[in-house]
Amino acid sequence: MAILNILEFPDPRLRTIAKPVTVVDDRIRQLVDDMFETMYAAPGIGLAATQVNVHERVIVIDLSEDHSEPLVFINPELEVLTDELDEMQEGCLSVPGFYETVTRPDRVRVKALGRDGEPFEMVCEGLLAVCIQHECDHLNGKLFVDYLSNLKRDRIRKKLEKLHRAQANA
Ligand code: QAP
Ligand code: CO
Repeated sequence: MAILNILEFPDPRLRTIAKPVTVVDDRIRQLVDDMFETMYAAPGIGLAATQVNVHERVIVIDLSEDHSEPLVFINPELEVLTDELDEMQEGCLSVPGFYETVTRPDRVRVKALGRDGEPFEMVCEGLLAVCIQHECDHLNGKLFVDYLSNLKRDRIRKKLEKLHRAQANA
């Protein structure tokens, strides 16, 4: 297992559209395991392969406090099940230190493949619905800051750019 480097906004590689996984083999399972290790170390509740600069459609999520509910979504497909919207404070390992309110559909169905390549589907509500939508956005090159005003997004971009410059000179 390995802890992978997480790309940070405004890195243009976060805008890449990820390709579908063609076979769920040991290479993909290794990626999944490394993504869990990376997410748990952060710590975070969700991570998309895009964030670790692997442009394949793989997501890991664990909303539990004790790493006991790992969820793997390979080639996820979302279907919105309700017109009801839900507001939630979102953050992102690729936008460290910033949290803002985003509005999204409250109930979605996700169809995906699991760690062994078996297809499954799941209806998600609440935090899980927010998280799976946030992570699927990553696979399409989209970030939660894209839902904010240009002013807010630009402020976050400038602060992170400044931080990255300081880190490069350290
Ligand atoms: C996405 O986010 C999410 O800024 C997953 O300094 C977030 O795991 C879905 C994190 C909220 C739904 C609601 C963020 C860690 C982790 C930070 C994360 C930070 C350290 C974010
Ligand atoms: Co994110």
